[in-house]
Amino acid sequence: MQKILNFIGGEMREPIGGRYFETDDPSVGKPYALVPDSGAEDLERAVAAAKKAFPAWRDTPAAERAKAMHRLADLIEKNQDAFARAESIDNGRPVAGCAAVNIARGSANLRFFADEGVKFAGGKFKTGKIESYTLPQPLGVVATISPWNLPMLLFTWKFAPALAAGNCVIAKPSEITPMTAYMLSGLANDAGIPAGVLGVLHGKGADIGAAITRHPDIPAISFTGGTVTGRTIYAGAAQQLKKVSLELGGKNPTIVFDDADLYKAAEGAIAAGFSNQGQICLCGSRLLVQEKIYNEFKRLFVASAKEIKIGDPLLAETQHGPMVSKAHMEKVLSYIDLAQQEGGKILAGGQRHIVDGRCKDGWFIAPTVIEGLPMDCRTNQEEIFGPVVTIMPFKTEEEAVALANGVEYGLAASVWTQDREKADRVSAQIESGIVWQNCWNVRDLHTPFGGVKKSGVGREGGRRALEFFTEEKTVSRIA
Ligand code: TXE
Repeated sequence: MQKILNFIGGEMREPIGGRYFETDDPSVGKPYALVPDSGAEDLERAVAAAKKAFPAWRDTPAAERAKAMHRLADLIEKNQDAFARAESIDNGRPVAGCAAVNIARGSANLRFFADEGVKFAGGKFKTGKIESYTLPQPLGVVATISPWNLPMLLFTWKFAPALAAGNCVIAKPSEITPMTAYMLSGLANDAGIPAGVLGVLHGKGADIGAAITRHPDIPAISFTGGTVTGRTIYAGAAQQLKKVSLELGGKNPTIVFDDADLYKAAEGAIAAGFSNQGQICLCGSRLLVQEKIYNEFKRLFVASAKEIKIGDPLLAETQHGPMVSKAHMEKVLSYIDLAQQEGGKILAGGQRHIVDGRCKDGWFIAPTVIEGLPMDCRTNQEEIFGPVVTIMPFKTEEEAVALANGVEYGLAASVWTQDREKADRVSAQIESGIVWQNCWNVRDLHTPFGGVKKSGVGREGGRRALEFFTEEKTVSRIA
């Protein structure tokens, strides 16, 4: 079985305790690689290497830092097929989606933040005789903790702005999908990223993740993952007054008004509901459809959900792969059972799906559509994070907004209507960090990204991520 290693001080290192655990290929339901079970002693080693590297990296001109980051992006692109295949095996997303999204965004994230880092500068002010300027300065050794759902995309999204701003980073990928982070760490030296600037530590959240949260020499943690874990990290970080950025769960509405282009809206709602098997924090898991078009839209949506091609994620034509893990498949199936106990009617999917051949033991769930549930039931309130969409009618714009806002989450929403004013009115009233009008998951990396309510604390994206990884010092004098 392939052994994954930590990357510390520019070298591949075994975990000091010598312990490993298995990670699975979800498409065949079997372990395929060993992951370091890192602990506090590995963290000490990584922090020492990062502290040693920090002064030189901080003092390296941003344009030089950017060159190293662009070289790392070049290497991702050069090895794109190998990365896409590895990500697909590790995570279950079909290989075409891995190449087009997860891996392509890996290099795009590095390039984007490399260039943003060069532009990033403080401000100048003059009021009366007081002249001031500001210096955004890197924090030192910072940590990023990323999840399993878009491994390469979120791993790079978190560490790239930290590096660009002149910090050294200890990055902890999810223990469920560590492979592409490991592969990427193996390219850092070739890209000319100095030893210690990027450390990658693998292991379990409760062990190495918690140790990172507690470490006194790590002043900031950027986390993406579940809301429960986010709360634990927030509480731990509060003890030491660390800076924390939390990107958490979602229970996002897709709102379709009766004046929408129904075919485009159905296509968008399918992408929102089932991309990456519904395992994206931005997925639209609550489909709200205006009464007049409800039946017609439902027919269209359910028919399209049933047409999604489920299968071996390594085949180019596959659209829908397995769930990331057995435990997660079981969690999602338990929500489908719960939905039925709560009175929901299954219109599509609703069970484990068996794929013939190589993937017969894989952890697949067919795209599932459920009707007839009230907004206040658990199925409509809790993040399922799988290919499960509930559909329900609404009468008026006010009701649509009330239903959209009737959950504890507030990450994203999509609104489908040909009436621009209505789209803007509804966008302004929805309690979420992001609203898409007649589209879904269209991303300009300059824009703020993050949630309200239980979906998170803070904003990433563009300049905001660089601000998170710096402290801005004000210098003033009398002219
Ligand atoms: O993620 P976790 P899990 C949601 C989704 C999913 C649920 C649980 O609903 O079913 O969360 O998933 C690290 N201190 N999302 O348990 O635990 C962990 O090692 C420090 C939504 O797999 O949030 C991993 O690197 N770190 C989400 C990272 O946190 C800890 C994406 C994320 O794992 C830690 C993923 C601790 N105590 C899950 N415990 C989204 N919305 O994007 C865990 N970790």
